[in-house]
Amino acid sequence: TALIILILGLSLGLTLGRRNIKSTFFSRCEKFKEYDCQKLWDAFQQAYVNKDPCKVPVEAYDPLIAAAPFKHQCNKTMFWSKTKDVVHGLTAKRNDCFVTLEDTLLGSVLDNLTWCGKEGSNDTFTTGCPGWSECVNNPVRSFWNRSSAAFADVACGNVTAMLNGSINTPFNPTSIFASVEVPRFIASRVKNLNVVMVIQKNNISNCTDPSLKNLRQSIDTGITFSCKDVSESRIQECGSKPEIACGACW
Ligand code: N1C
Repeated sequence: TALIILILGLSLGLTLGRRNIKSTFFSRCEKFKEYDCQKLWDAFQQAYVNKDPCKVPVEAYDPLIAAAPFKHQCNKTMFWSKTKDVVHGLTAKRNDCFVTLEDTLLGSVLDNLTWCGKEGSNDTFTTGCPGWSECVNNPVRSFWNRSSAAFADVACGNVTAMLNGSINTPFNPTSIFASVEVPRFIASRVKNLNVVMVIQKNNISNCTDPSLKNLRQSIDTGITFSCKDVSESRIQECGSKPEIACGACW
């Protein structure tokens, strides 16, 4: 009987797992009132369904992006690299100050999900999908590349980026931030790029890191660059005290 229960449990888990992504998509999507979630789900699925999961190029998501375009969020756009938890800990409480891609419809609907299709099937799978680096054109990676590009395209005014002072190369050329977002900042829209270097107890780098010099040199000359070392606790404080003005967070 133990074996039967195990098998039943596994198959139930698989069925629910497969259903789950659709129901997760819809329940997250329905929080954004002004969108047709069925239309977005269809646009999402067409990107990868019935395809080899290593042959989904970034352009496959063009129709999805077109169906839920990003709005300009001047002076509030927040980018990050290897600081997801700190950033979202802050933006969950201070979306009056900062907006990340995960605060937008598409970013929030697909955050932390894995999906792929299979040739000859119209299903969406959530297991057995290629890992981030297994092949470049996998459904998840192409989605984040495409949506990050679209999100960076509408950034304007003061732009903030949180980088991680606890790793060797806070501005890493292979990151989405460096390879997709920064190249899209143009001086006619983006005025300042303000880097916040998140400093934890055991930090090994800060604003003086050579990779930050690369960042400064790679942006348009018309964009003013700044970098500030800020302790993680200071960032958390900004989130827990709504009376702190956005401009006084650090
Ligand atoms: O490669 P990264 O960081 O530099 O990408 C982060 C950068 C942010 O500014 C976001 O705008 O790119 C955007 N972005 C997401 O919003 C996002 N949400 C979830 C990029 N990746 C995102 N993910 C997942 O995090 C994604 O599946 C991949 O595994 C990581 C990349 O994060 P990173 O390496 O810390």
